[in-house]
Amino acid sequence: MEYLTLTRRNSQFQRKVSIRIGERANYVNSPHVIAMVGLPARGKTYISKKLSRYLNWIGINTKVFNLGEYRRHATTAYKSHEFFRQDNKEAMAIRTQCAIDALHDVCLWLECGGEVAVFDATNSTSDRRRMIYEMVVKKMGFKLFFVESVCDDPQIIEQNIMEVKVSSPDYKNMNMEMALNDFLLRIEHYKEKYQPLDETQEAGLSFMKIYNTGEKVVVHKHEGHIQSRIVYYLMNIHITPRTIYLTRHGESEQNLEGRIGGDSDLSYRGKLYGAALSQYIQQQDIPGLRVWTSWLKRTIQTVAAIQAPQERWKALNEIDAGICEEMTYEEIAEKYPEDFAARDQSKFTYRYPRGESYEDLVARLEPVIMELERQGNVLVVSHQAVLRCLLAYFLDKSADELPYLHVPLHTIIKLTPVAYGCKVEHVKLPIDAVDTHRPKPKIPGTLDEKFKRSSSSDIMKENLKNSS
Ligand code: BKE
Ligand code: F6P
Repeated sequence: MEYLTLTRRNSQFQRKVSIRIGERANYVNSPHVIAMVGLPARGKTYISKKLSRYLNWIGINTKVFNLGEYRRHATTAYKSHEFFRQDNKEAMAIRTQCAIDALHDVCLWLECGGEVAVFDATNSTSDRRRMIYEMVVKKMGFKLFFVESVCDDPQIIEQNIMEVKVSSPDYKNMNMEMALNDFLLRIEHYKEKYQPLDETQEAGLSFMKIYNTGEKVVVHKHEGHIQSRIVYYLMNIHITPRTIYLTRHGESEQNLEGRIGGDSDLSYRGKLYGAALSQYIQQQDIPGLRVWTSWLKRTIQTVAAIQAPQERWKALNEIDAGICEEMTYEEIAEKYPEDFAARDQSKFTYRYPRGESYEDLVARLEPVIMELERQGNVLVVSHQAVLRCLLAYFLDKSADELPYLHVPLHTIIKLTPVAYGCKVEHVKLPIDAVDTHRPKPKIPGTLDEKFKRSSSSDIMKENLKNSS
């Protein structure tokens, strides 16, 4: 008998799973296919990419399979909307074959350790959905959940087409107006055969339907933890334009000494940053701005002068360095050399004794991300490790890159949603601060000159000179 051993990444540990090929036990975390449903320009790709970014961030290995890309790869026959006519037999054969190819890739990827595959296609007929069900559930034994986006708001549909469709490779030789018209005709061809999901017609399927970007949500026969999380997440997202501002607290007394953690006050320059930040925020005149800080003195002191509603989150407190709290990197390297090297080897999963890992932080920050998704303009004032985790979510960074993201002091990171992602701008305010970033060393456990006692006391002298 043939066996296949797979390793899945799980938020806490690596698990080896042995299965007999062609057969599956009913694991809590059995592989999932999320199949989108809906007419073109209903936000399916937006939902797919955003959901996949979220699931990857919480540690669930997720990948999007976009049928449009398979079609463009298979043929360059797209000249106009005529390609999508229901009576275009030749094109229809290509399109069906592409769907089969994409689904094969979905199943192959899930067999090789993938956890959630998002099938981004219109899947707009019950025949197509039956075909998916046969392959994914009957043949492979995976879980299947349909997510339908229903939208009849012409303004949202046109906004969608203008923002992401007219720039598609399908329209590379067309002006915007022609592309828009062609796309509207393409939608009409789909409408001829569109069958929305229906709880009586397709009673056996698990699905959710989202009306007009979340005005109403219907959930039918959802199964298990992953599907509930997906439903909850998709109920909280919105497409109203807004900006999220991320910044660390002003430089602290312990930053000056190169000590990690603690709950110290701002340094002189840190206070100057607080004042400069307030001035910057005031100048920007941001409608409905809310200010979130941690419970640590240095973030609360930083926002003291900002005129806006404030909220404190324990979840925004800096990573708990456990037995290493308030030590310098040099002291940690001396006292706990094995831990120090272990952290360099696997910074995302390394947990400080009696403290936290970056992986723990992501779990602690999940409610913060969910609330940020619900909000409008927010200024988040927090700490280096915490902001790396938040930034990784918005910029879709992997667990390997996350603990090394650059989040310098006295810098505002502005995040604005654009197309399927986020635009980032760094606004560095003109007040000096120490550099607390320690890059991944070539040899684990070794320390750069910058973090050694002699040089850090030099920094201190420099700072004392500045503040007098
Ligand atoms: C980047 N979008 O430009 C976009 N469009 O229901 C513009 N109907 C609009 C979208 C995506 C990208 C997002 C949703 C949606 C839509 C047309 C829609 C949407 C759907 C469900 C939940 C939240 C948003
Ligand atoms: O040095 C400032 C600081 O916020 C510490 O409180 C925290 O332990 C550290 O940064 C996190 O950065 P890293 O994970 O790179 O040590």
